[in-house]
Amino acid sequence: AAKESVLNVCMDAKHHKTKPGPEGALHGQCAPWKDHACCTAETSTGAHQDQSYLYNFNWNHCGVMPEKCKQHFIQDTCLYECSPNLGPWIDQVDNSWRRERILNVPLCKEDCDLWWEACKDAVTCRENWHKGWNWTTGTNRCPRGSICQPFKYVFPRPADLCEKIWSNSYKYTTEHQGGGRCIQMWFDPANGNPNVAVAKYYAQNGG
Ligand code: FOL
Repeated sequence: AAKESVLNVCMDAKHHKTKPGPEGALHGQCAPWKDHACCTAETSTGAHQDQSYLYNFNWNHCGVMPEKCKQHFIQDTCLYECSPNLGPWIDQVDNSWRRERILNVPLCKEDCDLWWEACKDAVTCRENWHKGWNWTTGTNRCPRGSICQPFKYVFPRPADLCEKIWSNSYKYTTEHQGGGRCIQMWFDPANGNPNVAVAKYYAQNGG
């Protein structure tokens, strides 16, 4: 049982709890993590709001993001804020807003492909959403000289979206949901959290 220290941990970031634990109730799409979460109920509510206090991030920077696309960004926020199973991919960064990040989390093919499909006609002016915005109004706006384009041009393939949008938080894989080798953004908690076994596997075998 090598590297058990990376199992059941929360990253040291902006809103994460210091340790995972039960939350009783988590909001909406974050509910699958309620029995063992790195997010508080308040964070789970913020994950569902436009320009929430979490990062003041505006999904609608090039016009209103379609609802079906936004659902995937909410799910990404729930996984990022709530999952206690990302330990094998935690990396030290010590930047202005967090001390740790996730790097190259192997995302299941279905989670990435469906995210891209739902968002291909949504519009953005940036490939990397972590950097380079104009924050002078308190929320992110497109910087001068950038142009708003459909996701399918900014991110030609699903891997471009999943890998580039959050500075390589995710790695695109051809691994499938349920196979124990990739992290799922979407899962039915009735069958338990499939990411527990995935973290265990990579803790022992490496990424
Ligand atoms: N989801 C996933 N999967 N991984 C993540 O790392 C992640 N991060 C966020 C949300 N969901 C995520 C947080 N998003 C800024 C922009 C976006 C953001 C957090 C902060 C921001 O302030 N950007 C500044 C630069 C700040 C700095 O690096 O010092 C900018 O220039 O726009």
